[in-house]
Amino acid sequence: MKSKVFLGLGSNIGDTMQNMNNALVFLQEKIHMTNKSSYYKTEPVGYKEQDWFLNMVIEGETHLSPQELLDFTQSIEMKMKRVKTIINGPRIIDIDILLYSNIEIISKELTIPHPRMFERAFVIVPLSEIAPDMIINGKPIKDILFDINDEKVYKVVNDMEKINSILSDEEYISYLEKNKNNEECRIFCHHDITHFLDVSRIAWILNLEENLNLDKEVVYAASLLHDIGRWQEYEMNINHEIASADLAENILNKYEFTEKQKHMILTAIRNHRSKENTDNISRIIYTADKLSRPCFNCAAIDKCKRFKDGEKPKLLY
Ligand code: PH2
Ligand code: MG
Ligand code: MG
Repeated sequence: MKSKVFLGLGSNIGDTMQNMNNALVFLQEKIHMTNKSSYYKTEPVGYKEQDWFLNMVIEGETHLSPQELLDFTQSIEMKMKRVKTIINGPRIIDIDILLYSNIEIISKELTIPHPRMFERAFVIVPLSEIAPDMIINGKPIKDILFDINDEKVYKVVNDMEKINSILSDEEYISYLEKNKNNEECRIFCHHDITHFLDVSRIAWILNLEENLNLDKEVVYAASLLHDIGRWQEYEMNINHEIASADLAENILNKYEFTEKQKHMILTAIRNHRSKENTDNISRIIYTADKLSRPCFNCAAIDKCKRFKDGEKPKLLY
């Protein structure tokens, strides 16, 4: 039998967003995640002389018992090299069991519901985002919001700053222009900004549908850059996945992508024409690229290699 659980996550050391995302990946080994809150930037509670936290709450289903769940979350904290220093002090990752079905446990090791959750804005605000009507202690979560302390809690809005920088990058725009010039007379699909945005958004939908937890900026950057070297294939006969990766690297280096983000983006661009992709980002860019094409009203369909034998394309996204 599966049980419904709510977990609270927090981090205030290093790349907190990355720590959070790593923890989510580890958690999904044994917890089927059914919902997650936004990320929140939160003022430290208790011990004040430390950086602000990133906090979130997730909802999931698991076969683990409460004790097994505690062992599991602690093993993730250990794997992520959490060192316990001061009580309520800084940490790479903290994973708290907030609720486990309707169970109440009070033991030395484990207390459920989490004993301090109801007075902590950094728990109740994200929890009420995903389960506002859930009733605990006779009250819906959204009403508990009024009782909590007023420590500062700000929802993190993903402003996609780096993506917007790419879109207005002169080099990027010049390559779009080169693609356009080379495709003026092309009867088949064009490699233009419309295609790039279609791929971005379908890839992002796939990521959400499959719960992959990919970084939004990685998904968009890979999509927006995957065919940016198409003109080199026309002009110099260089395979465009290679040309695009080379040009993309230059553009990515101008903005503050981490090494890991750059690696994921460039890998996806190099693999975007290959069916045999194992990593998630390459696979969804490949799939989104294929799904993005408006074949159903294409004048050149009879001559397109994708649809031999009078096969009919279908719209899926
Ligand atoms: N965790 C603590 C102590 N204080 N403050 C915020 N804002 N967020 C936390 O996750 C947090 C805290 C100890 O678990
Ligand atoms: Mg391509
Ligand atoms: Mg493409």
